[in-house]
Amino acid sequence: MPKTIIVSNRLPVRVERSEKGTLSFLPSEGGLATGLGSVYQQGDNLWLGWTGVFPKSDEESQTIYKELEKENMRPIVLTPKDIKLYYEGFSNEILWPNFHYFPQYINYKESYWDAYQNVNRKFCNELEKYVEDGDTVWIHDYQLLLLPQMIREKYPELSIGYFNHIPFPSYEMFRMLPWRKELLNGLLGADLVGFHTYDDMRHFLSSASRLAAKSVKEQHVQNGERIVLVDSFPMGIDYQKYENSAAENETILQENLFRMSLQNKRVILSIDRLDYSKGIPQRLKAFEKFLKKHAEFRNKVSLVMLVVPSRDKVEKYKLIKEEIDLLVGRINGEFGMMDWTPIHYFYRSMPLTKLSALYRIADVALVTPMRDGMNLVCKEYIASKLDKKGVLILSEMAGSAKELSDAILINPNDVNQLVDAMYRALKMPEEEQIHRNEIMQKSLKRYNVHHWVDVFMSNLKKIKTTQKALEIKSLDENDTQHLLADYQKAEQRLIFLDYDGTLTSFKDDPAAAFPDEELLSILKKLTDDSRNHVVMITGRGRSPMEEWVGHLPMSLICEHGLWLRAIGGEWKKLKDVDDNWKKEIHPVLDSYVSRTPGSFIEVKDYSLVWHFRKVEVGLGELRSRELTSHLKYMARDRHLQVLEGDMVVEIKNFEVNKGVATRKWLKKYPADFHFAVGDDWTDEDTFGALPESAYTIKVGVQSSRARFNVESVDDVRALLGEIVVS
Ligand code: GDG
Repeated sequence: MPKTIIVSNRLPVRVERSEKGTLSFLPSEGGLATGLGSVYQQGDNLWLGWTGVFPKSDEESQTIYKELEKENMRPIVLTPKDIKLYYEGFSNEILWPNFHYFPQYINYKESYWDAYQNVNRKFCNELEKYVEDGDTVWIHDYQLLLLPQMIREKYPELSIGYFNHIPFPSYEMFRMLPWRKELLNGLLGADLVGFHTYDDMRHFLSSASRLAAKSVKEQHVQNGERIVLVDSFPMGIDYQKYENSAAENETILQENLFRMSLQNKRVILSIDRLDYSKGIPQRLKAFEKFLKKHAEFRNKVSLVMLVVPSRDKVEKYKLIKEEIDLLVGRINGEFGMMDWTPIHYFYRSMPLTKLSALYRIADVALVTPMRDGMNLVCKEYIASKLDKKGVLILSEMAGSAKELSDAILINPNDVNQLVDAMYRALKMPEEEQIHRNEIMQKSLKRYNVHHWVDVFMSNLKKIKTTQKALEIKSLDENDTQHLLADYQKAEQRLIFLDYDGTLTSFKDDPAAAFPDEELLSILKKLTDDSRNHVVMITGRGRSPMEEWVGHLPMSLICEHGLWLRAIGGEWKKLKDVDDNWKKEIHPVLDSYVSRTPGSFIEVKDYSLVWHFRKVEVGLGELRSRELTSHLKYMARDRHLQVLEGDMVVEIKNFEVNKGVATRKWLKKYPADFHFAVGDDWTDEDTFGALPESAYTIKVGVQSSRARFNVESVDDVRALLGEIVVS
């Protein structure tokens, strides 16, 4: 029975060692643990990760193993050095600041990178102990970016999902990392890569295309023979848990105690883990400014601030803690009164009952990170508001802002906006608060953490089915042997060869792609055999082809099938086509050339081509999409067809295509062996026109009507080389 294995840096358990040295095991309260509970606690499913403790003996390791085994968990053993270099080092001093747009905090160290690779390898080795063909593996977060590809190499058929809980930075930020390509290739071992937001996903796709040179179409990345789906899955909370907890008697009791201590002052709430990405000092400064600007709120409102200790061994975190301590001291010192403390500051974590009581008591929640993958605190606050009263002030830089547009959204760098938002929140009429919260509660209830798990898992299944449908059949040794045997047996062979991207690689200047010695020698040998009828079938105009290969005894089909020249014959036109449209279309292409440095127009007898190979990356693609839709609109009632080729957009007469020309040749020259090779979608017409038994070969790893795929021009030449010596 296939199983699902969750893998994350930490297991959903808190293992604590008492002073006497005995271990206790407490379930984790995190949202991820709850959401994935429905997965890992079932049947043979598992969760693999680190426990957070270093076993002191083999005996202790065994106790941990046995204890966790009962809960479907499997521990991975890491050393203090692993944690220092891979977790605190590479993950939290390199990836975390880069992904949260704090490049000035990055501490580039080769030893961190070495450890990161080693620990990802350790995870892979451990995973191998449990995984079997047919299983599904769901890997979580930035500590394990290399694991998808590592496990893929061992199990090519595995279903692998990856989810990134923190933001994925823009290409400009990500490209600063010296190991950017390795990290991208690591991730692309997955079948499904998930992010919280559309922007994260867009950033990842841009990096995959520009840094790892992968072909990206909409949400799909072509990684070798496999298609990887990239999508956004905004993570929800366990809504019921927070709604129920807010209704419990114990919570209400706690709320009353808090209210008494706060002397019924109004409350602004702030809850975060200690981190520079959370914008805590900026929030404090804004509160200070608020008290200065709106003196009427002094002694009326308190900021209750819970900061949960975290990563206190990392230098930057120590510094941020000191900054917060100083600011709180300064503000309380300046504004505090005998009967009013402006800021109640707690540097610790609290049990759920107290947390829920704080959510209940807060008139305003101030969630203002400088950058946050999602942020669950704001969602929990809304879910805890049983009477629907309360105002959420939320940073635009948190992933959750995309869903919670009924909060007061602010830019956390704009201190004045933050001050105004606090004022507006404290003055907001109750009906408006209820109206806004009702909308947000409805959405959070529906898009809860269980929904998140279901949608991710069903998309992982879906991409596996899509991959099967688009499966590519690489031409392997066995296929080549069959091809050669059929070739040798045949008495008459018809061989169609596309030129650019098939026999030669693309060049910046199309005129520079002339055939080299090697190619000419292959073509000569191929055409020397009297049983071969070779047809060069290309989108190029007549003159370069005539100049380059015109001396060889082969047929030439140019301009996608418009111009035909049989062996030893004269040039003939497939049919009389009108080229008056060029007068109208040429100025349109001109306007794109003048707006796009590096692009140029190629004029053929019956087509026009706009080339953008030398245009700045990204701009060329953008303009080509714009031009294509512009031309498609113009093509509609003019019998024209727009083709998007490799860094070109071409417009030509509709009636002419390689398929029509191929069929003409098939009729005229009967053969018992058919072969065609080509790289772009104009060649699909050639493949489609040939009998099923033909050896049709697509250059590139996209799906095609061809029977086989090869990766590159070199592969085509190697194959033709084998054919001519066979
Ligand atoms: C990552 C991303 C993304 C906090 N203090 C206490 C306490 N908490 C709980 C909250 C909430 C959780 O911790 C914090 O959730 P966040 O979403 O803010 O952040 P992380 O989980 O650290 O980090 C983040 C998330 O992954 C999910 O993908 O949203 O952007 O950085 O649930 O309630 N819980 C208790 N006592 C506390 O004192 N019991």
